[in-house]
Amino acid sequence: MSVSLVPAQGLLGSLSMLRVEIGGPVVHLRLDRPDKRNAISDELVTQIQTAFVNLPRDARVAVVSGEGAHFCAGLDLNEVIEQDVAEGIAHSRRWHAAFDQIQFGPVPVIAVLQGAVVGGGLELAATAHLRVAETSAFFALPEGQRGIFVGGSGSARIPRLMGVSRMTDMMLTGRVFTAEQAEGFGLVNYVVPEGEGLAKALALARQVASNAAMSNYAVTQALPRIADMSASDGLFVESLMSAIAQGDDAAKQRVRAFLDKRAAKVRKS
Ligand code: 1HE
Repeated sequence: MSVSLVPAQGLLGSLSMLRVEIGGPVVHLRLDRPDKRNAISDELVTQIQTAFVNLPRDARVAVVSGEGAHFCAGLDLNEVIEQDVAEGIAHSRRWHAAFDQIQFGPVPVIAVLQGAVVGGGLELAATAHLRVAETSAFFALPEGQRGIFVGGSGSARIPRLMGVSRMTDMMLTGRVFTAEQAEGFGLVNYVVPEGEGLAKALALARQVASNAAMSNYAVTQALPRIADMSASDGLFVESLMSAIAQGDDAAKQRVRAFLDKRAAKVRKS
């Protein structure tokens, strides 16, 4: 069954740099500045935050992609030139607020990556819970070459996906990684042929949306937080979270269905 998407209405349909479509439980948000390679301006950051704060109540999963040949060229560099230090801090904090809303918002998020996934584009990709890369995707952090530093939460999120050492290499030397390399070290979850990223992400979205909402919530909200805790604190939170998930009716019904032989077994893919 494929997801058929229709343009969002109301606030979500009115955003000028973000095209939002909805298909049942799936919301697809597409960065829509292809002439600027989807570079993230102040306005686009605001629109990303607005969209994720205002997802429909019945949304169960979101897919984020970029229009054109590139996912995202990072920060709109036109906006760096005029900033003083205080403005720079405020600017970075706006990105943090918007990007936290993606990672710690109400639904799992899947990013579709092609072409440039660079600078703030990689920071944006790192907020997603799953990443699907087309073979054209390439990953870089040109901040080092531009005389700046990551400011969109990359220092906190990217090392957790690829390690401090790889990120250091990218920033000090301008090293660029391919989609296959990124898959090899766990930055991306799936690599697919050119033009097939969105279809793959929508297929994954359907699977994710069919899970019990509380399980998805535990995975997206508890798991990254537990990873930041001491093992002892993490195990305590794990016990609470697993008891909450198990206590939910959806869990009871799903476990009962398996025991009654009405649910699918786990199979090798
Ligand atoms: C931009 C930006 C941008 C393109 N800000 N305008 N990011 C970077 O350092 C990456 C800079 N961009 C590139 O290296 C290349 O543009 C790409 C590899 C992404 C794409 O190359 P290409 O040949 O397809 O496009 P292009 O001709 O370079 O760019 C097309 C237009 O987009 C052009 O504008 P035009 O008016 O001349 O048509 C470019 O100027 C414009 N453009 N990228 C502004 N980034 C929160 S901190 C995050 C810190 C960072 O993200 S730093 C990394 C910034």
